[in-house]
Amino acid sequence: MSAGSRAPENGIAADVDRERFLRDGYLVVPEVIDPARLAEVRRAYETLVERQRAVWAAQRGPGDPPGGAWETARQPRLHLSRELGAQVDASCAAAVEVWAGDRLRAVAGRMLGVEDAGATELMMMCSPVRDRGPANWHRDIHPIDTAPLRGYVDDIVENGPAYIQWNIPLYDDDVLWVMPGTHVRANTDRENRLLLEDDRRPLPGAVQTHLRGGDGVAYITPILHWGSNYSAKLRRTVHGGFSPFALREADPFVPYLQPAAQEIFRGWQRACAVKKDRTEAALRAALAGDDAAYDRALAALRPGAAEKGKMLLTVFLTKAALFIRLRKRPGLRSTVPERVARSSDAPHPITLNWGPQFAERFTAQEADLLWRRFAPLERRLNGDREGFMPGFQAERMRHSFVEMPAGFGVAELTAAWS
Ligand SMILES: O=C(O)CCC(=O)C(=O)O
Ligand SMILES: [Fe+2]
Repeated sequence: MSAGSRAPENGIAADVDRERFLRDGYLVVPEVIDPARLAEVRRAYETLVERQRAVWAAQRGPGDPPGGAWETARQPRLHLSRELGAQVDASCAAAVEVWAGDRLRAVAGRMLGVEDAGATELMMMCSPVRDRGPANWHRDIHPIDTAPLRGYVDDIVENGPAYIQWNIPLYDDDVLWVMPGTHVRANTDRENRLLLEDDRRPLPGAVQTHLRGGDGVAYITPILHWGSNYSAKLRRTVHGGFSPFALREADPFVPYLQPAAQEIFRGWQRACAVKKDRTEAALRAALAGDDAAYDRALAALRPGAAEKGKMLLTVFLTKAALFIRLRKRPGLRSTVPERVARSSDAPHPITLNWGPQFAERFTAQEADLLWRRFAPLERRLNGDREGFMPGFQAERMRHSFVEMPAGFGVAELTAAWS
């Protein structure tokens, strides 16, 4: 095993049907939280809800109700990977420790087929104070700053998922619906027609999940899914994912965790540092115009990946090169769509965007050359006219939603480097 943490014994994940998970794109897994710890985990999250509510109340704007975002949000969310992480102490460490649970890690590792997957984006979804009704059906992807759907699909079919998302309710929860199989296909014409008519109602063939407190549902983005009813009924659902590209670094809560959980988070931090270095190595190989070194760097980033996996990484690296250039040349921000400029300000690790600080590894001159290396692929991804398809986290824009560039892969891109 490399820099990751030690994987738990696979026996505790033996009931997980990986074939079915890969076919349907989702799987309900009983008791991913140890039932003996559920009450403690609930108490820990309620402490954090109180602390977050105090922050929101203090941050409320002039026209806001006393509770601020807690009262105005359709789905109030705790982000333990962001500022709230600094408010975790020994009294609520169990909220973080669920992510280090042996069974959850073993199941996630088995689903991903890797040993160094870490937890990323530690969140909790809460019920709103008043009924908000259904959200809209969507896939958790936004192609303009990540990749077209086909890029993900081809990689999943070739290599399995590189990221799985979890909903782990602390109380019974049947809000989430999924459309089986859509993690490896585009919308049908019929789905597009129905979604354009009304994207807040059940789609034919879709499945409602029914989870008991402590169970989890794992799903493979870009699966089409739906938050069917954001009602005031108590909802406290842990939300986040596992990936070999998890972003874990200065987590302020680590010293408060139990020793075994501390060790696991430190292992994830080491694995993250390795992934960042490998990302830099790929970009430096591109800078050097060394296609063989570039290919080796891709293989190190995603061991076992063949053509499709390497192409998806190359699309992510194209976006990374663009973000790095925008950080080094802020004057260029006005030349790209707003969404792209914003994406250069925040990390999205599962698509190799390690955040604005990562750009500091490069000079402005390197950023310019890097962009010349990858711009030919970005031009093809942009295409020559605007597109739109319902069910993405995206408006109409000039970027491919589904298809990858025809007849242009890693070999074609790197051929122009020498
Ligand atoms: O509320 C849920 O279970 C789904 C949330 C979701 O799909 C999202 O925020 O992207
Ligand atoms: Fe979603």
